[in-house]
Amino acid sequence: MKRISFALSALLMAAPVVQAQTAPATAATTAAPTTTASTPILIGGLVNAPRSITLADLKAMPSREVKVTYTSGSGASLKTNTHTFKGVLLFDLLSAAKPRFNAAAKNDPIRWFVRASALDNYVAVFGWGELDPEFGNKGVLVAYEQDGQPLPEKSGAVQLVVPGDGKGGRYVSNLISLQVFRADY
Ligand SMILES: Nc1nc2c(c(=O)[nH]1)N[C@H]1C(S)=C(S)[C@@H](COP(=O)(O)O)O[C@H]1N2
Ligand SMILES: [Mo]
Repeated sequence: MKRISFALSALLMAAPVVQAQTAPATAATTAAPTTTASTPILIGGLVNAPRSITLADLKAMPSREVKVTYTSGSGASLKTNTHTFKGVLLFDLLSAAKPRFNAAAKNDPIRWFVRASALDNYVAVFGWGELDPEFGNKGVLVAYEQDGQPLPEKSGAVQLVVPGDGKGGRYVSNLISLQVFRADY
């Protein structure tokens, strides 16, 4: 008997301690993390002037407003959203970081793209040609206001707004980085 209880306690001591992970019955569902006014947004990639900006830096730049309509969800939960957003042109923000375009290559900028990423690792890309006023001139905004208010909490401090996109998939919210690259393949 003594031998058995000794073996048993040795086994128990070797076992990893597992703590109860059950949430209290009253706890609300946990909201996903969001960015705030002080969250840095990194602008980098193949650029000569990489930078880290915050909401205050964006607000100090020339802004524009755009009214857009896009859908979110699908099937029975398909929703049409119409809002007016205020922000800075993505093209202006990226141009200020000075992508290393090759003046010797024909139409070099249209080989480039930007990778926008979010706090939740969500990613969308845009071709430089979509953004460039001399090509697609899409007017993609790095936005910080929706209908005259700061963005809704779930969107974080800054999000992309993509006029012309029917689906909201590239409206990247909780934006944390913009990286510019050349498609060298
Ligand atoms: N960071 C982040 N942004 C995101 C998403 C996401 O999962 N993470 N979902 C996208 C999708 S699929 C849609 S339809 C829109 C929804 O935007 P809404 O806030 O208007 O519902 O956000 C887009 N932006
Ligand atoms: Mo979506």
